[in-house]
Amino acid sequence: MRIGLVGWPGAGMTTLFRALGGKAQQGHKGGTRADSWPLVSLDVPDPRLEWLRDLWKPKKYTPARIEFVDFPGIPPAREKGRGELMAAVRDTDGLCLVIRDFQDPSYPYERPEPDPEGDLASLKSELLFGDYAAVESRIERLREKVKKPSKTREREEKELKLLERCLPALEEGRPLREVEMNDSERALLSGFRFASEKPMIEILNVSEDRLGGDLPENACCARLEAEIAELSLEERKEFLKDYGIAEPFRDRLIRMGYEALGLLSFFTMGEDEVRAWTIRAGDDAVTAAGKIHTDLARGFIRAEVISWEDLHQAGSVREAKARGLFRVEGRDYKVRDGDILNIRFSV
Ligand SMILES: Nc1nc2c(ncn2[C@@H]2O[C@H](COP(=O)(O)OP(=O)(O)OP(=O)(O)O)[C@@H](O)[C@H]2O)c(=O)[nH]1
Ligand SMILES: [Mg+2]
Repeated sequence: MRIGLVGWPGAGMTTLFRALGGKAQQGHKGGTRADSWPLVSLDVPDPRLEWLRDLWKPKKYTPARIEFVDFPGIPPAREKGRGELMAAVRDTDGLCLVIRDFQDPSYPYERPEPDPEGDLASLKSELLFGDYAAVESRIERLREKVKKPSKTREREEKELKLLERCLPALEEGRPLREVEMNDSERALLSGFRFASEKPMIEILNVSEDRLGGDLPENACCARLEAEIAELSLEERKEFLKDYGIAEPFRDRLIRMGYEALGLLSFFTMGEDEVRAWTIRAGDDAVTAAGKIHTDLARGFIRAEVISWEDLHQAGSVREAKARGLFRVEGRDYKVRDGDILNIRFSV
């Protein structure tokens, strides 16, 4: 799962990326794929998984992971490389919009006065407009195509109808995420990876003097957070206390990203490995099994399940078994966040 940091030039994407532990790269060439830009892969902190690790002391410990990509600020229209950048932005699972709300005397860009509300609105409509242009040109092509009989005509007609419903919504400034459609229509659209269909989080990059005041949960001082990322663990505690910061923003951003993407974790445990796996809300036991190995989905028999809370309360596997807290679930069982799974299968 991959989240792109996007914003107007100089909003602080690279600084935030450094706060996440990423290595800034000068003069990056980029490309149309997200993974051709600087990327950082992070463990998702989870106290429940840490508890399981302490319980089993396994040979291997594997938390869930999430990736962040450092995109450059979106350049003005018609500038070279813009199309390529926007294609890479679409090659993500979610977007983190970085909005500048700080004054910087050395700020090397136009417009020294911050305008967070204006920037957020224009950034959103920029992303929306990219989708609009893509939908419009696809509609034009489809209108030509459906005139001639072909094996794919039925599908194309369906797609055309759907896109013709999407276009006015985009025109009104409504993101595709909010356009009502059924599952098969969503699937039809998913190949485009439209920006306004993605989950988004908005981060306000504020100046240091605003810290300690009444700030919304999505505000941070990226420059300070980038400094924090470079400190040793001990220095970090002191630093956070001095500035009245409750936790490094990095942890909060990972959590926000995970939640925005609608992701859940389930766990597997044993002496060999304690591990978190990432699924989407609503995924069933077979889908979850398939994350571990395709054989487990193919030969799925049943899942033995206990919630983390139940195991934690029981204190040990033996006690949980004695209390009958392990359940047997079938393939359609909707896996919940924090479930611990043991898949029975045969191939
Ligand atoms: N005062 C202050 N300055 C910041 C903060 N975050 C970033 N800056 C400054 O803003 C400038 C741009 O920061 P970057 O992180 O490089 O911005 P960017 O969004 O990656 O910019 P481009 O990729 O070049 O479009 C730098 O001079 C940073 O030091 C902040 O929280 N406070
Ligand atoms: Mg940058």
